[in-house]
Amino acid sequence: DGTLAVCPGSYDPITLGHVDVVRRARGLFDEVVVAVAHNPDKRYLLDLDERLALARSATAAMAGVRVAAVPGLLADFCTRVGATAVVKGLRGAADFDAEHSMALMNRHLSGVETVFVMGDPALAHVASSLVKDVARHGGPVEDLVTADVAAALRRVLPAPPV
Ligand code: COD
Repeated sequence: DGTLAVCPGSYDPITLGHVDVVRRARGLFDEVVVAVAHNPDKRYLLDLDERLALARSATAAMAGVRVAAVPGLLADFCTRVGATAVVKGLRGAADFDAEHSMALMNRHLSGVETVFVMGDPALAHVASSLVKDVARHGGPVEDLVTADVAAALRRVLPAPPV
């Protein structure tokens, strides 16, 4: 039995920043599960099936990486899959503040540790929310997401008329 990292997120949609974190996690652990959260109270741009499919295509080239939905608490999912650790990416201090309490809560609930990796500084500005905002206004997202994600964004967010 090898080590297994869980990389959780909303992945609405998966970005090249996320892919970079998954690649770093895979460098440290034998297997990685990209865990796509689904919170019924949260409004996503893309539905769960689409977020799963785009996460699969974005990570398809990486051996030892699979994608799964997280139906409830991440801590319960980690126990169920036998996670060695949760791996999260940090872009800067604002990420740390939010992640610190989530890491402590997940450890409180299930004992799972969270390991942080520093994302590629060249991708520090890449967040799903900003990518959606750029796409919504017809800006280019090709350097921020995979071609499949760019196509999905163009489909659900048609560029505004100029
Ligand atoms: N560089 C480095 N890291 C990055 C980058 C980048 N460019 N972009 C994103 N990341 C990191 C983020 O910092 C984050 O760690 C991770 O990628 C995921 O990001 P998002 O935006 O897709 O996901 P979030 O922040 O909306 O995800 C929140 C979770 C889904 C992880 C959280 O809500 C959760 O665990 N939900 C399940 C229910 C649960 O257990 N709740 C209690 C949690 S304590």
